[in-house]
Amino acid sequence: MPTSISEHENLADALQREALALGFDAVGIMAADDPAIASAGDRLDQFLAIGRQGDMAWLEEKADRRHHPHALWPDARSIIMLGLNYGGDENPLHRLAEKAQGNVSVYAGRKDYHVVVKKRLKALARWLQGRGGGALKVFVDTAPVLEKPIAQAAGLGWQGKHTNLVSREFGSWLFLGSIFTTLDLTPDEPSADHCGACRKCLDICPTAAFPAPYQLDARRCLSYLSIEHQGHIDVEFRQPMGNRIFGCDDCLAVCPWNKFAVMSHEATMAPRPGLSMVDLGDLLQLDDAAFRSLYAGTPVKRLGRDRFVRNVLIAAGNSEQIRLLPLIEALLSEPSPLVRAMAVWALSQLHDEAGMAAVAAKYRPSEIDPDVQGEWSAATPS
Ligand code: B12
Repeated sequence: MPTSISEHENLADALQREALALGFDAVGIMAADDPAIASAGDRLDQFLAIGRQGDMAWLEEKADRRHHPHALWPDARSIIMLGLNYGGDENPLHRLAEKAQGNVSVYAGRKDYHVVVKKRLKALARWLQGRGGGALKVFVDTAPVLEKPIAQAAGLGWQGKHTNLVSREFGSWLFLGSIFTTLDLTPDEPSADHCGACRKCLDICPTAAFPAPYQLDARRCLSYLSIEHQGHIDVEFRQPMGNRIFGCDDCLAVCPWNKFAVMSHEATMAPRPGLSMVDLGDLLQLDDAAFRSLYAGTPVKRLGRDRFVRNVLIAAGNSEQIRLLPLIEALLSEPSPLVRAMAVWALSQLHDEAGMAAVAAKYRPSEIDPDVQGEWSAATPS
């Protein structure tokens, strides 16, 4: 039997209660034909047209479906957007001074949110199907969905100048996930922008990745460079990377709205001890098996050991820790050119001229990779 509008209105209220009971912290509903999403789709096209996605080819390949919820699923009538709070009591900006430690960004030093959010989305979807019927699909991040503008239209917060969703209750620390449904649910009011004249997130960015407020050039973003970028990290970004070995929190952490944020007390999303800040000496010695075991179940594992060690070597080069020299030198014999290239750069940051000349005499003659040869040339100009 078809469900009437008034029954659906009640359903929306019950759904909100159930979402909170399942461990979500924020919930809102958007009509799938909300006009705000069409303009977000146009901005996605502009972003892609000027190449700001870098080598995230998957953003481009699925752009048609990401453009609008109806392109992904024409039958969707409502989108339920959920937020999961991962805010803690620590200010991650304080970690940047600890140069001897590899600094993993706040979202990643814990259980993978894709797993946690998806499990809860599925539970909520089962509940909704039981109560309201209809067909539905659940998405978290991996599907081509413009999650942030949908979250804004559903009233969870607004897309701040750093481009992420900011919530009055949870600051910049919300993970997002969604349920698309064929049900007509009463939509929530969209959130208004409360960034005002503030530009702290734009000014703190170590690599000037914001060409304008509300716009990110991913190619300059340390999060992109350390997580998504496949190749060598350009020399321009290496010193600004500091000790950040996976992701970057600066623009989120400086947001004044975090002062009002409710902390997450949930054990499932608690940071795992010994993952966020780890001695660089230990990280430089990780082989593939040890890397996989240390970061099992976290987003870091997907990076793969070689790109992770590439990042660790950059942090080592910035560390002022002479004790790391033998560990870095050992990595000059690695099969991966990504690793060897950054080992050369890291040595050049820590050695004096004579030390660098000695190490070059030993390893440079046998180097055949053109990129690594280029690093040797830059590090030991003749
Ligand atoms: C691709 C991607 C990245 C890329 C690109 C980031 C980006 N800003 O697009 C990289 C690898 C850099 C990245 C980094 C991070 N990410 Co990310 N990422 C995504 C992903 C998969 C797609 C985002 C997307 O569509 N980008 C395409 C471009 C076009 O989008 P955009 O920058 O948001 O562009 C908008 C603005 O430019 C805006 N705009 C342009 N002009 C103007 C003008 C005005 C006035 C206004 C209002 C808006 C506006 O319109 C565009 C369309 O909405 C989403 C998941 C998802 N499916 O949405 C997660 C997601 C955005 N990431 C997330 C997280 C947590 C992060 C990091 C914090 C991780 C970290 N600590 O390192 C950083 C934050 C960096 C940052 N400042 O954005 C969360 C953010 C949660 C939240 N509260 O918003 C998401 C939603 C994943 C999730 N499910 O929770 N990410």
